[in-house]
Formats: sequence, C-alpha cells, structure tokens
Amino acid sequence: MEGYETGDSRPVLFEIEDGVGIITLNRPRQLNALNKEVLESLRSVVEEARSNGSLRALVITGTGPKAFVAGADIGEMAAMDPEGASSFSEFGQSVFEAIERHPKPVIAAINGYALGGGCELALACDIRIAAENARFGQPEVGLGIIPGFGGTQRLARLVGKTMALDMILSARMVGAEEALRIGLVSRVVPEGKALSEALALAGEISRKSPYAVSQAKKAVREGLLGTLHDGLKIERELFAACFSHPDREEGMRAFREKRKAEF
Ligand code: CO8
Repeated sequence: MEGYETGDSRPVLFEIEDGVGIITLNRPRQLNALNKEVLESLRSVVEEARSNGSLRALVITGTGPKAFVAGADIGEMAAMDPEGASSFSEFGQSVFEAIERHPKPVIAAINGYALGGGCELALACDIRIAAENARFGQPEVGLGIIPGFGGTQRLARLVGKTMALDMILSARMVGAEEALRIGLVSRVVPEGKALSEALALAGEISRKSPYAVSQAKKAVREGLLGTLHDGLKIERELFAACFSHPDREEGMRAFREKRKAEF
C-alpha cells in the first residue's frame, strides 16, 4: 500500500480500515508539501475523525515512497509578509495542536523525508514509526526563517534542548537510525513497511480500552506541561475516573474469568 499513488487529486485522503482512520497527505509531485489547501483539508479530516465515535486510532502518512511531508510549501511562503506568516504559523499550529489533543492515539508512519513542517507534523503525533529511508530535519534556518509549526518547542521537549539545537541550528538531516537513538522515533522498519507497522500497532491499541487509551494519552501530554507534582495529580484524577467507566469493569472481569476483554 505504501508508495501507492491512487491518481486521486484530493490533497488529503481519509479512509477507515478496521476502526483505524488513515490520513494520507496526498501531493506527491511536491513531496506532500503543506500549502494552505492541504492544511485546511487536514484540519477537516482531523475534525471528522474526532466526531466519529467508532474510530480507535489514527495513522498519518504521505503518498509515495519518497516523502512523508517535505515541509511547508516554500513557493507559497515566498510571497508572504510578516502578517501572512504569522497567520499561516498560527493556523498550522492550531491544526497540529488538534492532532496532539485528539482523543484518539495518532501514529505517524514516516516514509522518506519529514522536513520542516513535515517533521513538525510528525512531532505532533503520539508515536512515530520510521522507514529506513526516513530523513528528519528542520531546514528552516537555511531559508532565512525558523520552524513555525511547533518545531522549536516540540523537538526540544522530545529529544532535549541540546539535540534539538544541534538539528535546528545546523539544519542537518537525521536518518532513521539516529532518529531512533535520540528518541525522535520509537521504531525503524524496512523501507515500504512504515504504514503496515503503524496499522499493526494501531490494531493492537484498538483492542485495548478506548477510554483508558484516551485517558493515558491525556495524562502523559498534560503531565509533561507542568511540574512532576502537578502531573501526578493529573494522573491520579484520570486514574480514578477509569473506575467509573464500564471498560474497567470489563477489563478486570475478563482477567478474572481468564478470557480476552471485549471493549
Ligand atoms: N515546498 C514546495 N515544493 C517542494 C517542497 C517544499 N517544501 N519540497 C519539495 N518540493 C517540490 C520541488 O520544488 C520539486 O518540484 P518541481 O519538480 O516542480 O521542481 C518536487 O517537490 C520534487 O522535489 P526535488 O526535485 O527537490 O526532489 P529531490 O529528491 O531532489 O530533493 C528534498 C528532495 C531534499 C526534500 C528537496 O525537495 C528539498 O530540499 N525540499 C525542501 C525541504 C525544506 O526546506 N522544507 C522546509 C520548508 S520550511 C517549513 O517547512 C517551515 C514550516 C513552518 C512554516 C511557518 C509558517 C510561516
């Protein structure tokens, strides 16, 4: 499936397979670069996925074997003034925040280049799976700008200030193995297998309690925003909330009855 070009001209594709929503950035001739149209479609699809109660997880990928997303559209940005740049940055940040705050887990299947806005899109996802040909980077300073879709903030939180500045200030590309070593991705798989691995992981997550999965995502995300003390309080509250949800009853009853829980 990966690398498969459908001939479909929609900038973002959305399909559902076994309760998993697959979002595909689909502008392969421009290496899936994010222009306003792509970002607007991405926002609509993310909202659509939010209102679909039967979805258990989302996977985001790009059409073609060469790129996940090669960044924001440089042609479009070349014509922007500071005001336009500010609103484009704000819009992109809001779309990526909607992904980060999505109640369902979001897995990025990274096939090839994830540069600039593409790296930032991957950073907003919960889990990143890279194909061996994946290349990450924040090349913005080479274009006379800085990351504007969350890269300076999320990359530093994810891989630490030292490595984030190493990448952002040099604009260098990081291969899949280095990305794994620095904690930018959690898995590296052979070329052409990122999407199937992401779908397999999404399937595994889908068999767990959707309520607990969503609470766990929230606890990790919100906990990292404040102090450890604040985070522990958030964990306690979300943990306690599980005890008034039927999934907790089913999960524990199934264990005692030596069968698989059905959520
Ligand atoms: N924007 C627009 N078009 C692009 C982009 C892009 N980011 N990346 C690739 N393309 C286009 C190329 O122009 C080319 O089109 P054409 O065939 O019409 O010339 C086509 O895609 C194929 O690309 P290449 O021929 O360059 O393919 P190569 O295999 O030779 O190179 C690279 C692949 C290395 C990925 C190369 O295309 C490249 O360096 N691309 C740009 C990468 C980059 O700098 N990305 C960061 C952009 S800045 C950004 O993302 C900021 C985000 C925050 C915005 C804040 C709002 C203001």
